[in-house]
Amino acid sequence: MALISKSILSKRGLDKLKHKANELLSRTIDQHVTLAVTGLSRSGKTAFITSLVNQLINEGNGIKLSFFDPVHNGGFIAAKRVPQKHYHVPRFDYDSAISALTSEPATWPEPTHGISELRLAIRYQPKNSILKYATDMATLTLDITDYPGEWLLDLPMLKQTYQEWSQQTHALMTSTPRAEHSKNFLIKLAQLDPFACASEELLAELAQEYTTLLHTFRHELGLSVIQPGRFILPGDLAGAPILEFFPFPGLDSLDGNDYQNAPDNSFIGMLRSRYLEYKEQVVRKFYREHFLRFDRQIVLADCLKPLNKGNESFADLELAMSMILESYHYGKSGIFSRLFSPKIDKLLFGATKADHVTPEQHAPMVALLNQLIHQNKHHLNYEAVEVKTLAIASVKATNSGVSKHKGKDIPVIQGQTIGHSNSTEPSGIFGQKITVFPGAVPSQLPNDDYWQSNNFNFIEFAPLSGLNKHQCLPHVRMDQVLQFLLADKMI
Ligand SMILES: Nc1nc2c(ncn2[C@@H]2O[C@H](COP(=O)(O)OP(=O)(O)O)[C@@H](O)[C@H]2O)c(=O)[nH]1
Ligand SMILES: [Mg+2]
Repeated sequence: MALISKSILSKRGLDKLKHKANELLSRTIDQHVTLAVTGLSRSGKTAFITSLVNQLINEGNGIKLSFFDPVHNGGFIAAKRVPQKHYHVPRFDYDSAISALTSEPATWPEPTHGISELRLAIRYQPKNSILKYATDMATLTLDITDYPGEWLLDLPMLKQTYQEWSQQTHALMTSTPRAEHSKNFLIKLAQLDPFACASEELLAELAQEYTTLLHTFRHELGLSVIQPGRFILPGDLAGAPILEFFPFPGLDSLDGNDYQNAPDNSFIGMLRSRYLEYKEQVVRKFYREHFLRFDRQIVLADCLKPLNKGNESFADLELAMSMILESYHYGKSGIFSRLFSPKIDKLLFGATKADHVTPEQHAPMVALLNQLIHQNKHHLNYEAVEVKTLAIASVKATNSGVSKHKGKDIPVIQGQTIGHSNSTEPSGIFGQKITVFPGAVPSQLPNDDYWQSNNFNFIEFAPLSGLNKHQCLPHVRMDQVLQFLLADKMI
C-alpha cells in the first residue's frame, strides 16, 4: 500500500515537473515584438499596416514574399489576428481598410487621427535556433501600434519654456510661407493684454483659430512642422482645454518679473500653465506609456509630395524630419536619452509610395531619404540601433513598363487617377487610366537649380481594381520590410 501511494506521489510530482518544464519552454518559444509604425499624416501608415497584416495572414496566396526568409525557406506556417494587448487603445480597423481597398471601385482607407493597435500571432517552424530541438511550431506575437508622427514633433517642446516655444513658433509664423496666412491671427494677439484676466471663451476661440492655421499649413501649404502636433491630430483629446493654448509673441519684451509673477488667471498665466500641462500630460505621457514600450519602429516618409509642392514644402519636411529624429537620438548628449531610455533595436525608414515613380527612381528615393536622415547623423548617434532605409509601396497602385517616345524607350507607369473632384490632382483628370513618366527624383537634397527646372509631376492614383481581401495585395518591397523587422525573431 505504502509503495503504491509513493509511486502515485512520484507520478504526480513528475507531471508537475513536466508541466513546469512545458511552461518554461513555451515561455522561451513564444517570442514577442512590439512594432510601432509612424510618419506624418498621409505618409501611408494605414496603407502600410493594412498591407503588412494582409501579406502575413494571406501568405502563400498570390504574390510570394521572396525576400522574407521564413517564407522563402518554408518555416512560415500561418498568421492570424488575435485580441490586442491594451483594451484602452483603439483597435486598428483592418477590416474597414481592406474592404475599402478591395471594393469596386477600390478606394484608399479613410484617414485616421490617433493611435491604434493590432496583434498578430505568427506561427512558424524553428529551423536554426535551439528551439528546433524542442518544438515543431513556435509563435511570434507581433503587436503593431499606429501613431501620428506629428506627436513626435512635440518632443523638442519638453526642453523649452513657454517663452522659448512662443518665440520659436512666432519666428516661423512671421516667415514665408506661413506669414501671409498668420497675419490676422497675430494682429488679434497683439490686441490682447497678457496680464488681463483671461476669458476662457476668448482663449478657446483663439486656440481654434490657431488650430485652423495649423491645418492650413499642413493641408494647403503642404508643410510638415506642425506644433503642437496634437492640435491637428488630437486623438481622444479633441475638445479638451489642454489643447486650448497658442504661442504668445513678444514675451521677451515683457519685464521678466512681471512675466514670472503673472497670476494664473491672467491670459499669459493661463496660456503658460496649459502649455506646461500639455508637456506633462500629453507629450511626456505618450513617451512614457507608449514610445518606451516599442522594440522596433518604422518611420514612413512621403518625400514625393513635398518635391511636387516645391522648395518651401521640402525644406519644411527636412526640418520636421530632424525634429522627429530627436526621438531616436540616443547619444549621450541627446535630450531624449536624458529624459527617457528607450529600448528600440531596429529602426526602418520607409520612403513610401514608390509606385508613384518608375522603378529606376527607387534608388534615388532611398538616397534622398538617407540624406534627410543622415545630414543629422553627425549629431545623431544610434548606438545599438540597426538602421535601414527602403523605397516601398505598401499597396502598389500602378504598373510599370516602357513606352516609345520620339523613337526612344522611356520608362513609364500606368495607373488610374483618383476619381473624385477633391483629389489634389493638378491636371484635372479624374478617374482615368493614364500612362506617364512622373519625373526624376533627385538623389541629393535639391538645390535652387533643381527647383527652377523642376518638372516632377506627382499624381495620386486610385488602388488597382479587382483586388481580393483573401489574396496578398500587390506591393513593392514589403517582403524586405518583413525581413528586416521580423525575420531574426523567426529563425
Ligand atoms: N500609390 C500609392 N499610394 C499610397 C500608398 N500608401 C498610401 N498611399 C496614398 O496616401 C494616402 C494616405 O495614406 P494613409 O495610409 O491613409 O496615410 P496615414 O495618414 O499615414 O495613415 C492614401 O489615401 C493613398 O492615396 C501606396 O503604397 N501607393
Ligand atoms: Mg492613418
